Amino acid sequence: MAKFPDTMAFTGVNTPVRIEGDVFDLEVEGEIPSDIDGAFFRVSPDPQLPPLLQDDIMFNGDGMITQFRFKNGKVNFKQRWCQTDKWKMEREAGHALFGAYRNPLTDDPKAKGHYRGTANTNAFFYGGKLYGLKEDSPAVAMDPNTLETFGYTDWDGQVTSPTFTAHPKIDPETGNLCAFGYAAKGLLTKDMVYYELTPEGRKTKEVWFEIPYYCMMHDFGVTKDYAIFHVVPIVSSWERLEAGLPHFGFDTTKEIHLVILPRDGEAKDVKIFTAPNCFASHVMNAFNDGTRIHFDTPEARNNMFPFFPDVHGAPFDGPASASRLTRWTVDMNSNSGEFEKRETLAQFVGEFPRIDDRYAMNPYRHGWMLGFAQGPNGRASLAHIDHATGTEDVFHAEGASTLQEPAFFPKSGKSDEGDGYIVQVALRNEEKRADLLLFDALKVGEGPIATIRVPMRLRFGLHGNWVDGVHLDRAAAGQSSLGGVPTVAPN
Ligand code: V55
Ligand code: FE
Repeated sequence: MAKFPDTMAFTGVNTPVRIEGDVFDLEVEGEIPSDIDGAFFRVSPDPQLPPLLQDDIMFNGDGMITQFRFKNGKVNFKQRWCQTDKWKMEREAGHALFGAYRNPLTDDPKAKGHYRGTANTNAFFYGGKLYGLKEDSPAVAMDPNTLETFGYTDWDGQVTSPTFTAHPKIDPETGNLCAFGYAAKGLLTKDMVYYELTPEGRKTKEVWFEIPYYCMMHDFGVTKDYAIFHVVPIVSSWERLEAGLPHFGFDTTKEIHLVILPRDGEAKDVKIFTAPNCFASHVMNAFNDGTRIHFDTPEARNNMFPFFPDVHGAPFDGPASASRLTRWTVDMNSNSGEFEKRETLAQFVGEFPRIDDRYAMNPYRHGWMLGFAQGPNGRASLAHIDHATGTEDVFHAEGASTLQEPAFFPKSGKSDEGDGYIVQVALRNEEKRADLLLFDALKVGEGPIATIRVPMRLRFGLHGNWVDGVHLDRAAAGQSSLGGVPTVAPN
């Protein structure tokens, strides 16, 4: 009989949902433009079974995928777990076999040698498939229409790394997938591998290299000419795992680095830049102007993860965890080894940055970010940041609602940058249900143009993406050659 711990991670708003199901034709307040055809996918960590240990962190829950399918002004809802090997083994055993987050020393012996991935970090569409992603394991392929799980993929043996990032990028020009693995020669190793794959699934690039120290390599930046890896001291060690400490801790005494690989280069061409300590995780976008590289990331003075505490024992510092969008600039022609600039781009305090993905890797104008509720009466928020005018247009959620990561899609493939919609999940915590909000992307401050009502609770979610209906229809017809950015119909 399942009994979840009576702790923060499993009670109140964090009570596991564990419901797979379908709702045909969700209730809508407002009007959904009838020409919207596509789906929004998002993933939320949602434990199938009570944890093996007494407690667990949210980042260790099994990936539950939600699909909101828009067509003819209506929205259908579908929710399924991504059936990882862990999920299947634990379902068969009837209880948890895998222990603490990223600590195999805590596992049941039956788990030994199996991927520990939970596929709980991103629901990412590419080349006709949906991928459930967790950075400690390979990608899990799924059917984007039915949400049936196919299983782990190594792209026909071409991708040998035991890890695959939860934040791959699509090159809007070539249609290629740019991705990496870290701890790529085993747990806690400094080894990295960078891959590029074509929409047909052919590997065109593979470079192995090392970073200065092992850390959480959660996201990266890609420009037309460079792949950019930010090394920030969310660190670990075998001593931590043996002591049963959380896998990661933050080390304020270490410098940060940008490790830069030319996309047409090899390991010997990697250049490393160094800057004073700070915290940064997600990347809004990056682009290069010749050898000058701009890398936009929400930067905080200190750790943003209270569950990955300071390695030297300092208490969590709330105000210092506030992040603002910051542009890091380096020049590959410089031999100083230092950043050229570190410039705050917006005053909005937030994370989960998104863009119009048709402008990924290129100079761009528009970005969107999520703001967390601060203080007892604080409200969650959504900001549109216009880099051209310097304006920040902010929407504040009602009452006890929490918001999740926004996703953008254009009105059509020919629309100007930013001329489109934002979708964003809102948890109505007091009512124990959720909404999907639909905004005009350039007028988020005016509030949603439609509110799509989900008649049940959803859980804290991580990343999600919009996929144009043409991609989904082609995938249903078994056509897998689907280049380009999935928010627009392929050519
Ligand atoms: C993040 C989320 C994860 C993870 C590592 O920054 C980093 C987000 C949901 O799991 O394993
Ligand atoms: Fe992430």
